[in-house]
Amino acid sequence: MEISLMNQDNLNPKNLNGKSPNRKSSLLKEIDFYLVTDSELSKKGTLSDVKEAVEAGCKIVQYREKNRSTREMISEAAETKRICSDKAIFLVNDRIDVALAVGADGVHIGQDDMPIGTARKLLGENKIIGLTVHNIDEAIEAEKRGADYVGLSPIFDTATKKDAGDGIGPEKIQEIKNAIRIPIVAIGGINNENCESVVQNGADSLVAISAVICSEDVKSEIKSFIDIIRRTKLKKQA
Ligand code: TZP
Ligand code: MG
Repeated sequence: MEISLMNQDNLNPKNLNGKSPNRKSSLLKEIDFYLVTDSELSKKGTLSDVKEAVEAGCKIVQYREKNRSTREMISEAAETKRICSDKAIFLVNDRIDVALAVGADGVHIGQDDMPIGTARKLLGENKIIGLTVHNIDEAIEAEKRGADYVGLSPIFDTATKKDAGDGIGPEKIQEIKNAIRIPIVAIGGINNENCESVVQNGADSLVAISAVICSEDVKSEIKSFIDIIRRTKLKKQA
C-alpha cells in the first residue's frame, strides 16, 4: 500500500476499530502494554518489533528514534504507522514535525521538549499528546496544560536511558494516580517480575523497552506482559 504523507489521520471514524473520532480518552483507556521503539537496543529492528507488538495485541506504539536523519525517520515512521493501521495508536517521540508529516495519532514529549501548549497549537485538539513527568507536581501541571496522558519516569533504575535518574518506586504511582484523572503510563526498569506491582499501584499502562526488544521472542514477551497487566487490573477491580 502506498503511503501518502499528507492528510492522514488515524483518528478518523473508519480507524481504530471503528471508534468515533476525537475519542482520545476512550482510546487511551484501552491501552495496557505500550511499545517504545529503540533501534540501538533492538535485536531484530524497529519495524520487526512494531509488527510483533501489534500481532501480540499491543494497542499503542511510540516511534522513538535518536540516530536517524529526518528523511529516514519519516520513511520509518510512515511504515510504523502502516503496521499500526487500525490496531494501535501510533505516536512519535519528540518530533512534532515527523508526527505531522506522516499523520501520526500524536506525540510523546519530555519536559525539555517543545512546550505542550505550542505542540497543541501545531497538532490540534484531536491529536494525543503524552508528557513525561517525574513527580506529582509535574503530573498535575501536565494535566492542567492539556496532556492526554503522562509517562511517569523512571519507576525503577534503568540503564536504557542514561539520564533517567533514580527509580521513584512503584508506590509513588498511587500518590500521583490520586492527584490526576488522565492515564498514567509507567516507564523505567520494568520487567516481568516487577510489572504486577506497577499495575497494582495504579499504572494504567506500562513500557518495558529492554525486557522486550532485547529478547529473542518479542511477541511472546509482550503477550506475557499483556497477560499480567490484564490479570492484575481484573484482580484490582474484584
Ligand atoms: N524514558 C524514561 S526511562 C526510559 C525512557 C525512554 C527507558 C526505559 O527502558 P527500560 O529498558 O524499560 O528500562
Ligand atoms: Mg524527549
